Amino acid sequence: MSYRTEEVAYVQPAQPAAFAQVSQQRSTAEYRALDAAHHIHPFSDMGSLNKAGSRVIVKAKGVYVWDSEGNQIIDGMAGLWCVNVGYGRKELADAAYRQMLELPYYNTFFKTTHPPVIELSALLAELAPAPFNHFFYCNSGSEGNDTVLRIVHQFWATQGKHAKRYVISRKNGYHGSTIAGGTLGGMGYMHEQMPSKVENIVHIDQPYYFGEAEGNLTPEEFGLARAQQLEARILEIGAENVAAFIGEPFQGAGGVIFPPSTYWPEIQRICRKYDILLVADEVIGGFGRTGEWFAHQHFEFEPDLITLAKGLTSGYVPMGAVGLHDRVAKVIVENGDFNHGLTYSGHPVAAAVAVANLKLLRDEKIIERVKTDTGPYFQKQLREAFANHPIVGDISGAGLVAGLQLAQEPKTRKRFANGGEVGTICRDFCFNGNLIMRASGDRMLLSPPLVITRQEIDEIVSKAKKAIDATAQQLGIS
Ligand code: PXG
Repeated sequence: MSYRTEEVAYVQPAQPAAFAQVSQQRSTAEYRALDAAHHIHPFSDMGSLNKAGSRVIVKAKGVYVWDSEGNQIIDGMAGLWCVNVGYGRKELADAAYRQMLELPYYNTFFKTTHPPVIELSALLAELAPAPFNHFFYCNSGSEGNDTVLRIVHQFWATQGKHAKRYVISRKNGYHGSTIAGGTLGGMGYMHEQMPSKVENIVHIDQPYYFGEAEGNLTPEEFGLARAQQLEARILEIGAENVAAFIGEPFQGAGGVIFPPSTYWPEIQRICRKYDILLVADEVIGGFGRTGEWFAHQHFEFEPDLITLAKGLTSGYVPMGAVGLHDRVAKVIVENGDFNHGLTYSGHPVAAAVAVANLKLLRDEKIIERVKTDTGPYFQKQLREAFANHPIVGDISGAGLVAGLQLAQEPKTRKRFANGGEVGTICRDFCFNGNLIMRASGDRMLLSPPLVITRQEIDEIVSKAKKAIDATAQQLGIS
């Protein structure tokens, strides 16, 4: 099936008041047919998606998106965990427009630089914790983690420690979908489709208390035990062969899994003891999600490298970065060529948008509000709404991110045998109720824009409650 643009008639969409500005050119049916004919979606079963038809999202403002049928949907996921300042901020559009006219592109490879990338780097150094003063740029979180590997290997090689090659990561971690990102991540279904993987990457178990703690272990004991798997693995491989450990401060795509309080201090102790670099993948946690600028500040540890993307530009344009602790930057800066870079490293338009975005987060005190007001309110409302719910086993999170564990028997931590199916049922109830909530197995995830108000939080919580009640009812559990 193939369509020529000019052959398709303009169809007026349904137009509620807030919808009037949309320049929608086609009917939903036409959009769906073209999408099915020509577009391969990420992480999707295209056969069944094409039969069902995608939702066409045409407009967004604040914390809401609208589909091509005129439905107003509250976005409990900030896009894909990225639209931190909310949709429709003119400041970001203006920054992109001005930069495109002034200098739409120039590279930073051959002894050149430009104002937006300089301003962005200086601003990041101001906003990040004190030891982070150097930044390398790319286009995504996946490329950020590829860059992390390159920096880690250069760091050890230039000090003559060539054997330090192994990188330890975690099962059910997510670090992107390039070959390096996918190998670092611990998603079995991705590994199965990647016969070629990056060498010398091994995984330990995740700190997922509800799902994986056995016996009578307390969360604190379990956190320590899971961290100590790192030590065991280092001793097995030999510390002289281990370059780095990488983890998300809290696992995002894996289900908003918040580790017990004992976990990160123990991981840090082990990394220091064996002289191993500690990498925090801040792609989701960075830029205010937990109420701190970076999630490692929430968990109180000090990484050597941080991976950044998503909230760096609030998703308005693609950009990723890696922040280097002074002790790593010194080695990279003083030891000759670092042979890594991308055409769009430090892209001027992306950098200009990032600067405008970070200034909004800083000057409007958006992250302070998450920490002192909307974050605690969101966490409290969720816990009150789902206290003693027959299928909600546990709620994890801080600030404006949360994971709700659906479980067959919450009290005994018994999960559903077919967890993914239950999550999908619940996600569909959410979508039909005009709430976007993501399912990861049998965990329901929320990560709304950081500008959300208390009233909008109430809307999310009441819609989530309806969807989870409907799920319990469908399962015959009350
Ligand atoms: N690290 C982390 C912690 C991430 O969450 C990446 C790296 C890769 O970033 P890019 O920009 O290359 O996608 C991510 C991305 C989901 C979902 O369904 C999560 C991500 C991406 C797409 C979907 O939860 N996280």
